[in-house]
Amino acid sequence: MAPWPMAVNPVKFFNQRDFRARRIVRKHLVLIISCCVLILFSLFRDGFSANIQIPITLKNNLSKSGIPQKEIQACFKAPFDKIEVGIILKNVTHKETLADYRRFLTEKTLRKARKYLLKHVKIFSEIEQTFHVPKEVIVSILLVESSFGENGGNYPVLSVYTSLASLSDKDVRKKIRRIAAKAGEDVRAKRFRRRLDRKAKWGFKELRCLIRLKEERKIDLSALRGSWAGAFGMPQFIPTSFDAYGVDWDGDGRVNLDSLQDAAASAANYLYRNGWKKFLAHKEALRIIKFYNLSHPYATTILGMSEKLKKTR
Ligand SMILES: [Ca+2]
Repeated sequence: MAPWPMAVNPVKFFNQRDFRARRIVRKHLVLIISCCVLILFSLFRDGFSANIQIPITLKNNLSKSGIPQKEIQACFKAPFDKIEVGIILKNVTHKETLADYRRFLTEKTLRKARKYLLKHVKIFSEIEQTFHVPKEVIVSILLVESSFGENGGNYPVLSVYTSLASLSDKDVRKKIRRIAAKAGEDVRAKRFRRRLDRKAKWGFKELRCLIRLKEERKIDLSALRGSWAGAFGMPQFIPTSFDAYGVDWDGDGRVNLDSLQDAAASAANYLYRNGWKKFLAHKEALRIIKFYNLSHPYATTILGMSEKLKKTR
């Protein structure tokens, strides 16, 4: 290693260097602080807040699809004038695992299902007679979907669909890709891009239906809560399912999926209208349940639970 040149004192050298560094920092202090503020602002804007306005392109598309301007404006008043970044990330990055469903086949959960079935056996029996769907299957669906309404989700349903439908806007999409990349997602993969496309298209269709239901079925969208995936009520319906299969079983003049009678009849009607009938083979029952939720672990859990309930009643 080369020794210090005789003419240079190392202590003095470092003191001089520190002094120069301090002088540079002092000189550019304002610039450095400004850069830090800009970086923090950018992080806050991109990832840590929900402060992305609903794009005008979404409002235009809704208008073009026949939703009156007045209704669009009424829907997107604060706090529904912004996109929820967290909801989008959850929807575009979620991966279902078998373990998601295993917990429903424990003895504790089965006891809960049995107790609920016995308590409301008259309602479930009447519904079974009309739609031919065994009461055990309906009870299993209501339990797995929302634990009989105890766990229907607390996300604003309007925000879920507005946020997903906004993915068709190229600026929103760019921001979401940037945030997802920071979260470790492979945003360049074709699979990810296709998922964004699918969610945008699906979100728009459901949002359109939801806005229409607000008028036709007198639903208070500002109060409607559900899962991060946009499902609501005891049977966890999406808006188009509510529209197509919702049943007013208690006869109060409206479909209310938080009411057991309406919820159970609507779930049974869903299966019935998709082909359920008496004495179905196991394979056929699995196929029809997948119309309700396109997941093999889900369908096997529902049938597994209902078989156990039948055996132990
Ligand atoms: Ca009703």
